[in-house]
Amino acid sequence: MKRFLITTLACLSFGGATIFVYANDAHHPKVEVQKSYAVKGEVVVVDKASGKVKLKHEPIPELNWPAMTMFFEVADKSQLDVLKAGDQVKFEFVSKEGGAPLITQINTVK
Ligand SMILES: [Cu+2]
Repeated sequence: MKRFLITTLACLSFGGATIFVYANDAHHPKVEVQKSYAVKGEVVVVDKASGKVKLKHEPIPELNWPAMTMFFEVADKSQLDVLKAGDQVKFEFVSKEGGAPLITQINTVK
């Protein structure tokens, strides 16, 4: 059985990007096409317990996202250890299945 899902990545209620997830039958690996986005922002809250960081991020024209403050899940939780509120950061995120953005890389910038 083949499934073809179109998942809409929603950022709060603003805009969204279309992510295609192609799931083949059990004999074939699942193929996911994920676009990643590189964005600048400022750390507002670091929540190590839940592995998330709240960021005030710049607008992301590709996604029609305005500048906003929101929580992102971070793939590598150890990257949260070096972050603190007020840090200026550059980060990259992808959308996961289901639509929640997942940060794959985050670094402070001077
Ligand atoms: Cu946002």
